[in-house]
Amino acid sequence: STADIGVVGLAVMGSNLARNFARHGFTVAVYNRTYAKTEEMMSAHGDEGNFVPSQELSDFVASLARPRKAMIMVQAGKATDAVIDQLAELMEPGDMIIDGGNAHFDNTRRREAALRERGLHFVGTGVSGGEEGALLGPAIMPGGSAESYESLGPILEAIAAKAPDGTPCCTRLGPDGAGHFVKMVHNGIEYSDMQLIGEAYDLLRRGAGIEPAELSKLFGEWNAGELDSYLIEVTAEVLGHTDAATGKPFVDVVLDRAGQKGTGRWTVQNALDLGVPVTGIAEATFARALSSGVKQREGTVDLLTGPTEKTELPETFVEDVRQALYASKIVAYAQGFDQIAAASAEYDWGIDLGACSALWRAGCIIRAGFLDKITTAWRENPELPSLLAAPEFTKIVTDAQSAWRRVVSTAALAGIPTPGFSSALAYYDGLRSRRLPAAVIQGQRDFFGSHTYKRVDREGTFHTDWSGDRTEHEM
Ligand code: NBP
Repeated sequence: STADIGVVGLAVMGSNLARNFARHGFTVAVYNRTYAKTEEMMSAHGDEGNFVPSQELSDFVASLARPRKAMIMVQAGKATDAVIDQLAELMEPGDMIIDGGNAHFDNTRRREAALRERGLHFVGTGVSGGEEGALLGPAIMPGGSAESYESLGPILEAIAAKAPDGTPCCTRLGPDGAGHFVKMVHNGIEYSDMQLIGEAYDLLRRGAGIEPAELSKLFGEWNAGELDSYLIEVTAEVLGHTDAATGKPFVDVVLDRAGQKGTGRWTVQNALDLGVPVTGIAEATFARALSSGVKQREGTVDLLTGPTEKTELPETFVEDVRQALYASKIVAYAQGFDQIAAASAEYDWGIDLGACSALWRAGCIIRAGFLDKITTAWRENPELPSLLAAPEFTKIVTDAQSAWRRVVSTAALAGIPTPGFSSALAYYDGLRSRRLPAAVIQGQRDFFGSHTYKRVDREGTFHTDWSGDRTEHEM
């Protein structure tokens, strides 16, 4: 029993993580249900470090140094439960099972509670950065007990991506499901960010007639400024790519139906439960659904008319779009942090929002230059009511608001859908409105359902006798 850590599940993610551990000098036990995959990995990469392959799970467990640490990288859901059961049978109190798959945090909470009963530590861990991240340094978002992190933390931190200041992008976020929750919201923000970038592309292509090759350069320039981020960089690459078969821009030959694996949907479902308005993530998730709603699109595309007049673009349009994108992006992150804060309070996780933004600075898909600013904002004031209340972000969004309004109104006039930009601006205007039409809604609710209301001028709960003489009663 010599292995520092073990990996169960040697598909792309698992084998790359195992190699990453080994390249950092750890002895890594490896196991895969189908042994051929283990052999394949060993013959291709066995010379990269110290691996201990096992054909049987019992041998795998026996090869781990105590307290044993087994990281599961198998399909989320039933497969994960099956592997946890098998491992738990073979492990002893104090041992750790780490689930690095994309589990729903509710499942992680359930699994953690069940294993805690048996004296085992269960560490639900978000891992972001895709295949390449797993091999070269992912952002790692562990939950689980503080005790488990004492011996597990240094191993995970060693293989994690490093932020520009050298800090590992791996921090224990809180007990049980905290890590998988933060990873879920990370993915939700990713959906939102991708949608916003897609809308910027659409506005500049359809609205301003700029060709993909040119847009690729523009996104490249944007990536050198405030918008510096992995997703903008990737977009520049995608837009600059030419399809080999047709010689056309790659974006023009790709079917415009966005796929999803479900983490965006989970984020929105949970936000509805918590009552947190994550409008950017919700719009992004629905925009993907609309894009792949083939029946509705095919059945209406020739029926519904667009603008009848040509829309004049503001002279500043390209720069306007850049500013609107930045402001909308900040809203998306602000909403995601609100959701994490609400869940942290609900489940008593004690998540440090500054630590969370700090660990997204490298390795993960939403890594971006402005996460440094977000980290500073939370560190300076962890009690901020919203990220938009941090002085630096207040300035950015208020400076951008004129451009943002020009973009959203131009988009509406030109008939280009911008659910992300528009909902982010509506959220901004919602926050800055001293009076919202919710007063009318309260009146309606009291009218038809006697749901009562509060007054602006005195304490108490009131009901108006709408069907009678309309006198007001204090309840
Ligand atoms: P997959 O999600 O494709 O899972 C394949 C692995 O699961 C194989 O090792 C397979 O073993 C194993 N497995 C299955 Br399926 N059922 C099993 C069972 N009942 N018992 C034991 N093993 C079983 O692999 P992946 O794409 O590497 O992803 C692994 C995890 O990481 C997933 O939860 C995923 O959501 C998450 N994740 C993926 C990414 C990404 O970019 N792909 C990023 C972040 C997180 P076999 O070889 O015997 O069939």
